Amino acid sequence: KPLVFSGVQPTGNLHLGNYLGAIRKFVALQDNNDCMYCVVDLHALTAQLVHDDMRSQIRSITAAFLAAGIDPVKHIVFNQSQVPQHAELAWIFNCVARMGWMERMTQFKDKAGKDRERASLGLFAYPSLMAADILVYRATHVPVGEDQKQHLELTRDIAMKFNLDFEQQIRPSGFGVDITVGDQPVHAYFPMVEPLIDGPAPRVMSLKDGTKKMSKSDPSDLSRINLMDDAEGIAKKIRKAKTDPDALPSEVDGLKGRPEADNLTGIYAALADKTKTDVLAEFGGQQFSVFKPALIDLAVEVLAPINGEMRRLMDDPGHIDAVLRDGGARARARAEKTMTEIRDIIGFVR
Ligand code: AQP
Repeated sequence: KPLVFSGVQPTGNLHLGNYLGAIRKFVALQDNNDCMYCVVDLHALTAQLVHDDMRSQIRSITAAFLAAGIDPVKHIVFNQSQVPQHAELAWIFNCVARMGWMERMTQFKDKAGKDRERASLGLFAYPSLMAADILVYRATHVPVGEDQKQHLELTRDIAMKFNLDFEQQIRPSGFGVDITVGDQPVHAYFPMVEPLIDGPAPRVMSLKDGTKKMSKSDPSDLSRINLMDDAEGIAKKIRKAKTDPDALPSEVDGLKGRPEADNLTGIYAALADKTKTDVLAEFGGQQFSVFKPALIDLAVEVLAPINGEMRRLMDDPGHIDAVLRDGGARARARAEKTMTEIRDIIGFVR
């Protein structure tokens, strides 16, 4: 079975973008894949070192995974800090990745802002740890939102450079496999990961500005729907969402140049498991005064049960911690197997 890996940071309230871009896809992938879903708590230190509520944030992301329908018995749910092999491989990848590659990362540029001198080294190295998260399991498929596309391209570059740099060691080790990259045959240790970014809402935008990503760190709470918002909160935010004065178009082409209309159509489509074309076939020609109430009903119908279950789970932190402990032990066993092989390939003495 293909191995799927993805992670979510325990930094602030989860929002509809995290749900549609990531968690909803995690759930759908469970039937035909072996899945590992990780609360990436080490990543949470990159932008801010001290978190007063770290434990509750980790539990809340775990609760969201479980409430959305991830099965922690058939699959693996864990937090990153329980598997030190991620950090070990990240160090090796820090020595594989080139400064020039990292300097091109737009997330670093956005998050570091103008005062780069004061950004943490961890924030700069973030994509290297992300590559290690995935490749320490030799995962092949990674469901993420579109904002993570560049980091996954970097993951492929790191995997490819490791494979080529160590080709002479990988071949006799017996741990490699023959793959083709483009039309180049390579005897590889790491696979080339495939990002899974498709769907009608790969990048959910702010409800206040259709050109900005919906984000945990946006100071306006009205810009996002949080998974913990109640029905009234969801309704208020959608009612206040920015729109333009025109009716919805009948075809997807008509959404060009109308970022807010495009965003709300995409959100509806993703929540309803439809395409934007389907949604416009139903609502094309209608005003937002008709579309918004339908979107409110749908969003509440999908999110209310998740919200309720998250609250129920959060009342029993002992259960959540037990899930993470079990997942952590199973993940560690897999990661240690890979790391033993990598240490041998590099030539570290045991
Ligand atoms: N707006 C979004 N649309 C679609 N997918 C999104 N994701 C995040 N925002 C959107 C996806 O959610 C997953 C987990 O994200 P993360 O917790 O690792 O961190 P993030 O991307 O930094 O989340 P935020 O909310 O955007 O935080 P800030 O405000 O810090 O920038 C990832 O798969 C991500 O693609």
